[in-house]
Amino acid sequence: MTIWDDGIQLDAEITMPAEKKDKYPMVVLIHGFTGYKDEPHILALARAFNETGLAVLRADMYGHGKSGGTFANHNLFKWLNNALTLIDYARGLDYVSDIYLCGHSQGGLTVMLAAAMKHDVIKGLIPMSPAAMIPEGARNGELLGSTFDPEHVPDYIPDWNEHKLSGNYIRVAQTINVEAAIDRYEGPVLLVHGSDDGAVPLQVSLDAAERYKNAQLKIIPEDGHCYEKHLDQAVAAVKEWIINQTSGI
Ligand code: FER
Repeated sequence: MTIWDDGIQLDAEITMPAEKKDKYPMVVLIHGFTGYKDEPHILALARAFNETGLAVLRADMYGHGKSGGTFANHNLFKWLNNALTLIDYARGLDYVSDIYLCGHSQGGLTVMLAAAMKHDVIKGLIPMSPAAMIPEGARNGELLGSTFDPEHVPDYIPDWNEHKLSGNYIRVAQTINVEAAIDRYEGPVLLVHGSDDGAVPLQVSLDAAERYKNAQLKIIPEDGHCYEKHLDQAVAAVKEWIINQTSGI
């Protein structure tokens, strides 16, 4: 299906629990940088949410997968607006009760920012290996393994795995205040992070878990950025947390 974010087409899919009900909580699920909505870990999470009674709305974000926009021109503001659009879409469905957010890596940062903006409507937040260090890296002139002058950002980030990315990505990220976003969301949070993540250090989630007012952190031992070794454990942690959050409904 397509969800339009003003002129931008977002390729999206809704998957439902097997059990029929009048109302379901819905989770908006967002992939990471260079990712897409059908990555194995995203699909595994979607199935797990469905199995715990949640409807799932997952979408390719701006410049990714089958959605509109170019990778080179994507940035966190565009993704954040995509996320707000998806949340509003979910809220407009007559069969949806509560809204949860889950995102992986850059999608994890995106849902942290969206949860702050929509703190009064987001029932729970699940950042998975969230790339919450991107804004600080952008300010310090270090991203994606390349360095640059943060006061004179180049027009394009030096080729990263042959992906061309506008310097505006960096300029946008430099202005984002992750700590303020964390402080603005007081609902329940589950962070999940592989201990051996080489793309986003575990410390990012340790810091976030300490700063959030109501967070748990599940560390997946000896696992990497996309839970290549223990996807079952990452998914089980999310399922257990959702069951605890929704018990009594
Ligand atoms: C970076 C490290 C990780 C970065 C982005 C990521 C833009 C995001 C990874 C992901 O979403 O999987 O330096 O810079």
